[in-house]
Amino acid sequence: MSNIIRTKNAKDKIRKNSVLRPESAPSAQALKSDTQPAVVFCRPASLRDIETHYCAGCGHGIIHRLICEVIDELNIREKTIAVAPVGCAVIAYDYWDFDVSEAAHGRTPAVATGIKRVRPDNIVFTYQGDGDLAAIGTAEIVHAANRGENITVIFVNNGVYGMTGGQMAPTTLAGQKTATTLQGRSLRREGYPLKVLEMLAVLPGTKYLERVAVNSAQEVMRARRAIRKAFVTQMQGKGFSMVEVLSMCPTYWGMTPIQAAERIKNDVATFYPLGLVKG
Ligand SMILES: Cc1ncc(C[n+]2csc(CCOP(=O)(O)OP(=O)(O)O)c2C)c(N)n1
Ligand code: SF4
Ligand SMILES: [Mg+2]
Repeated sequence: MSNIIRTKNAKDKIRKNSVLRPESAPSAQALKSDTQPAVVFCRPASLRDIETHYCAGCGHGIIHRLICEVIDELNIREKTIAVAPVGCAVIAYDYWDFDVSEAAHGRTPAVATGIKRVRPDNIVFTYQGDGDLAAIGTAEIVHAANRGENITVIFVNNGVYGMTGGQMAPTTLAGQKTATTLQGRSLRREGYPLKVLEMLAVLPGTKYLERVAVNSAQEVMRARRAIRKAFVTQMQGKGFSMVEVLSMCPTYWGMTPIQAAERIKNDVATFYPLGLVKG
């Protein structure tokens, strides 16, 4: 990703707080210069300058970037430790320029717990898909939340197991076709989609829980604010914070990127309501 350079004329057209101007980008000061081109949009320092392996229209890359913008803005890059999942984001450590540990499938909250307890001054977060967090790792997330661990969880709900070929996840919507529910998920046969945030909200150890999406520029900015709040919750020592991000998997939804973004608004977010669940 290279920086976008704009000249003075172009800069006048850029609205304050536009998505082209993340707070981490040098802006106000730089824009004052009449002679030098101003950088109004750039790669966050915490995000490595390499191509990702994600499919076109996938939400993972957007979420990676938002996390990096927040880490830069809070100036916590040198003390952040992420725990990467098993899933499409398994090589997130190749994309992030801060410390990252890998964990066995679903065990990131347990690994994060250990790291945070021996290094309480570090900012520790897990990054998990819905297969990782809501299927194989259900026990780990419930107990980390119930213990009130002072960690942050970024939970990417794309409704399928992306990495392994688009099988049903616990979060798959009723009627949704996947590699293992060819006729659509049947509530009678496969049970109900799992609302993890609502389930964790009853636990006294959870302090900040919010659901966001990355299907439009407006939702991306909301997602950024929620991720920031989650990190700040941890920095203030308040306890367990988690952001669920409704994310697109065009490949295994059998859709174009635009159709996938529309599906979030029209279908996914009607079952998983966006907004603050607890905090
Ligand atoms: C112990 C174990 N069981 C099963 C697998 C196979 N496996 C790898 S990733 C994955 C699911 C990933 O789905 P999700 O967490 O939703 O991430 P996504 O790829 O959708 O981002 C599974 C079942 C594994 N790697 N290890
Ligand atoms: S399979 Fe789905 S989740 Fe995985 S990279 Fe492709 S679009 Fe993203
Ligand atoms: Mg998934």
